[in-house]
Amino acid sequence: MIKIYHFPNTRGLRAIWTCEELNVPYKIQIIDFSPKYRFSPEFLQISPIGKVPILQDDSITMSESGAMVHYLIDKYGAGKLRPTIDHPLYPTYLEWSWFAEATFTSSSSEIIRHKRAFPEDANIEVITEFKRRATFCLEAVMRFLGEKKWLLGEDFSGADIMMGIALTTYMRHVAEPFPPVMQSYFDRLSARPAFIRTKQAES
Ligand SMILES: N[C@@H](CCC(=O)N[C@@H](CS)C(=O)NCC(=O)O)C(=O)O
Repeated sequence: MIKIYHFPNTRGLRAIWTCEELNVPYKIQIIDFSPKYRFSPEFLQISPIGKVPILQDDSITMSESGAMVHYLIDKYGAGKLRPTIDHPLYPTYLEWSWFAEATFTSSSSEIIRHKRAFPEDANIEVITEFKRRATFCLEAVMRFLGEKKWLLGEDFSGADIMMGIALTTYMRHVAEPFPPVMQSYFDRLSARPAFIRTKQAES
């Protein structure tokens, strides 16, 4: 069975949510998130740089949440949650999936990384700069979303799973209220039964 090493409220939610959307059985292993454990020889054997999530599926081990989402969809989705490669929306699916982690979540995450690295004297200018970058990303998503229901229009996809967790990360670390367009997109995401099961599964 698929095993997901995870810590509550972190990017492992993407893999769990994908399994829930696809009804793929999985189990969660909650790890001790302390640096002491994450950088222990035991955990570094599982996770090359001491981070979560890690997904194991038979002999496969993966350590990038976006790659996990696409892998699960491609392997177990039977065509669900993604456009086919020759569909006009396929590049859009890839684009927003990657943007969600590489550009958006990484900006929000720099805030917590900075605070963790300098607990006594976090630099307010660094924090302000990464909040600005993350908010710039949020605005770009909002402009693209416009009146659409999901990023690809009528069809919910892996790109929305990627973006949903970018938004929860933004909420936690930037902590600015969403403008109405973003709030209604987030309300749609968080009302999905698979998302609700995901949040229950990690608690
Ligand atoms: N790009 C990676 C990022 C993984 C990552 O930064 N995970 C966080 C939790 S969400 C972590 O383990 N942080 C600990 C650290 O940065 O030392 C992914 O999408 O999985």
